[in-house]
Amino acid sequence: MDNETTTDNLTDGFHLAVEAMKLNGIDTIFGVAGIPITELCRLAQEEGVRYIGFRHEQQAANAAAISGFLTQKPGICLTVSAPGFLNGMVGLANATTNCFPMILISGSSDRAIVDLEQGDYEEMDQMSAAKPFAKAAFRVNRPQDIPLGLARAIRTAVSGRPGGVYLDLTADALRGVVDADVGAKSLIKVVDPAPAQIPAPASIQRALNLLAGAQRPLIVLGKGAAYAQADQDIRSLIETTGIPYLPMSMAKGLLPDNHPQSAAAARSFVLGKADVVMLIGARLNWLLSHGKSPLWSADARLIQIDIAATEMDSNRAIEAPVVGDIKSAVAAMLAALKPGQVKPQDAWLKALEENKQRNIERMAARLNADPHPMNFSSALRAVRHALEGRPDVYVVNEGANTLDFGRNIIDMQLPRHRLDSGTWGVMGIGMGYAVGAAATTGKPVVAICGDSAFGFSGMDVETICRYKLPVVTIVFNNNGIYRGDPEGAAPSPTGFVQNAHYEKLAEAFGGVGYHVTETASLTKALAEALDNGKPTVINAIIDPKAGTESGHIQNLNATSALQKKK
Ligand code: ADP
Ligand code: TPW
Ligand code: MG
Repeated sequence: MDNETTTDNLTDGFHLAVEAMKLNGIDTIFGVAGIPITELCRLAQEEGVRYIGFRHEQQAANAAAISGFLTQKPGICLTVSAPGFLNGMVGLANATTNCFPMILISGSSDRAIVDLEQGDYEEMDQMSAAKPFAKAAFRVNRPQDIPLGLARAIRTAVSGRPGGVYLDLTADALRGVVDADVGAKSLIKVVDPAPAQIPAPASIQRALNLLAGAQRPLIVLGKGAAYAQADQDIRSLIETTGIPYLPMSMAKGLLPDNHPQSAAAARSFVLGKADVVMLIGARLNWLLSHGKSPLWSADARLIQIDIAATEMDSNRAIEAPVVGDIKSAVAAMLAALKPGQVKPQDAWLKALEENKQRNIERMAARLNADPHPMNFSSALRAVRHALEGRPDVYVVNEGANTLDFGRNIIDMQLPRHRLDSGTWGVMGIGMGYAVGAAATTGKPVVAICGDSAFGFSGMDVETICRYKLPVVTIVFNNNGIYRGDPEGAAPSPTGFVQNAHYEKLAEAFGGVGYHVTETASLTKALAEALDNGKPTVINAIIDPKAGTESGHIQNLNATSALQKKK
């Protein structure tokens, strides 16, 4: 720093930004350095804010997003102007889509030049570009407005439905000098940024009445329920009412997956037959077939607990909307619930149990096979085996077949420990979520990634190695998107190079690499890696013929009706 700006009676935007973050409990920044924010990264680190530098902004933003999901505090991503900003925007948009709170802070070029489109270095009107993809976007032009900008960003990110906020810091705001006194007075500590939103008592009664009349009730838990950190109350509500529940993928572990009331193994059965369904922090989007038949019964009556009033009736009529935060809503429901008021029919529970057992047996047959080369089921069973007795491991999961099989085969025991492609089904969250989870929790992370999915963020293995994070990445290597090409064939649109050695990526940066072709070695490699806590990439060779195009969502895959059948 310039000596002039660190004298007792002067301060500048760099210092105010760091002070404002510290005052609001922001202890970590994920980013990529460069003009005009290098000084900000360095100063933050000097002042005790942890700075984690990535190889690509998309991953820094993904790390910030997942940190927001895990902590209810906005994760911070810091990038340079135009291209760095746009790289980060993918993560910000993904955070908004998934309702994760985060703030993307980007430096920006000289507004006088940018606004007249005179061709500045990294010129872009970033605030306008961010608006359609963020919950809100703000621009700060003066150093003394930085704390206020940050305060607004924090409050916007975490209040109501959480989401991504863009905060533009112009180079002039950052380097601008003001009286230390003016600076000190500009600091704002945000009070109660995500206030409880207590649902109307009448809405709780309406919901309970509907549940009381139900014969075949079902609860669907979404990642909003996981985010809300109302774990005990949600469990009590499920256990005291005896209602079966279905966890969406990132709600797995809210109750342990082996809980007797879990209906996960009878998903189609329960959704098709339930007469009253209560959604807690789950949207009726494509992941739930929009609440429509044939998956859902057209006669089912719906209760929905959500903080966003406009979510109600978005896909299907909601007979009992409960608008409020999940923690308050579930507590209110528990308080108002009378003993014996809600009673699922015995026949319902019995039929559900039968269906569940049938499916579990069917799955066991698949899981017990040990083909060579490995297929998705056998490799995931090997992973599951190594994870047994390690409930505190965070699982990141992306890919198509790797994701679909992974969701079903890898059980979770603890809330908020499964982090995956989420609402967009996006590829490329792997290394970002892994770094974000490891840095935020200090706990081990296992990232289970399809080889295509891994490729989107693979260079950030270097980041994992540089910070010596306890992240084990398992690349499910089937030579391609969904499947591999036949040997010797020219590359198809979905095929990759054959016999790729992804494990060498870890070795290149001082980490540990394994190349495994069968289940026993996969279990052994993963257990070893988790025991020693070193950055590791396990290249798990999967039968290139094992996957199906689009995994479990082939119905969404557009194909030409006119294409000649081969
Ligand atoms: P999933 O993909 O697991 O089904 P979604 O992302 O579709 O979950 O849904 C999450 C929902 O949770 C969103 O509609 C969001 O508004 C809601 N939500 C997030 N946090 C809270 C909260 N604290 N209280 C109430 N609703 C919340
Ligand atoms: C940002 C489209 C969906 S799934 C997938 C792609 C490219 C990769 C599937 O192959 P992978 O898994 O990961 O090897 P597997 O086990 O089936 O072989 N770009 C983005 N997001 C998405 N979803 C895509 C492209 C896609
Ligand atoms: Mg693949």
